[in-house]
Amino acid sequence: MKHPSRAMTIAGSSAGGSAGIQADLKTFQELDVYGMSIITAIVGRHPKTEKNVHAISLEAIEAQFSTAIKQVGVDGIKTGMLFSKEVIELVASLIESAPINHLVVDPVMIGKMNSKLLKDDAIEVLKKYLIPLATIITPNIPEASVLLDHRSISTVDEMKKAAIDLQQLGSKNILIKGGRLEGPAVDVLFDGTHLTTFEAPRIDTVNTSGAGCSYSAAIAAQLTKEKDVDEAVLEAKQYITTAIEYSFSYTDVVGPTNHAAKRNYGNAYDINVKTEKI
Ligand code: PXL
Repeated sequence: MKHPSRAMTIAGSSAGGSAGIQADLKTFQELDVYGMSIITAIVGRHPKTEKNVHAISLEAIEAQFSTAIKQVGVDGIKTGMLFSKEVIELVASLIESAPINHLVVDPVMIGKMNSKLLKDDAIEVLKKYLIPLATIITPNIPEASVLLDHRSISTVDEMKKAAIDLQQLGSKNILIKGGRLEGPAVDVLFDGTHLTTFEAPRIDTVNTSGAGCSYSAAIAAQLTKEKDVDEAVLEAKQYITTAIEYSFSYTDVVGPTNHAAKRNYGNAYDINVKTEKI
């Protein structure tokens, strides 16, 4: 029997199961990849104190990483919510010690319910220590804007320019997720020589909690299968678009994407891919 490839998420726990490590592990499983998780913080709002982000000690983070590496080993890593500069510094040093070919950095900053998932003073550390190690970073538009010192990005052309400029931070590839613009959901990939757009129809739903997490987890899963970056992004975009098409909610709170949708119903849409040389 051939073993599945191994993907690790280093990210926050999202108690409702739609985002964070829970979303990442579901995505890995759906894509036939062995999933592991290193929890960096716990997100869940206390009904009385309102405290929403509960820290995990650096010792506990290091212990999880060491255990997963010893027990299983790893082919590719995805980072999500890292919260503080101390966690980022530790995670960057742990990743440098791991024998991996693929690192996806999702520069998570603010959650859908407005939780602050990265402290302001951590942004420079993220840029300096973690992003240069990445195969690909996957900011959404607000995150890309913060990484470019609050530049305004409101068109696909501005996304293309931003992707080219973000490469200066040292990641080999840049994917800016355009889900927040109006019109079709267009994402822009820059690999150093080519700009590629991936376009899906806009799906009319509010139930997209964890869409960004699941999308970058799907990219990480495909990279551990030794797919090229553009192929990994295309397959991940198909996966997340289908998960959003079949999303739902159990309550009056924003609901999850449907991680099992591609398995149950097949791809919902064709993704329109266009490439230009720079
Ligand atoms: O979707 C961003 C996100 C990432 N990671 C964790 C989260 C959230 C959103 O709530 O809770 C742990």
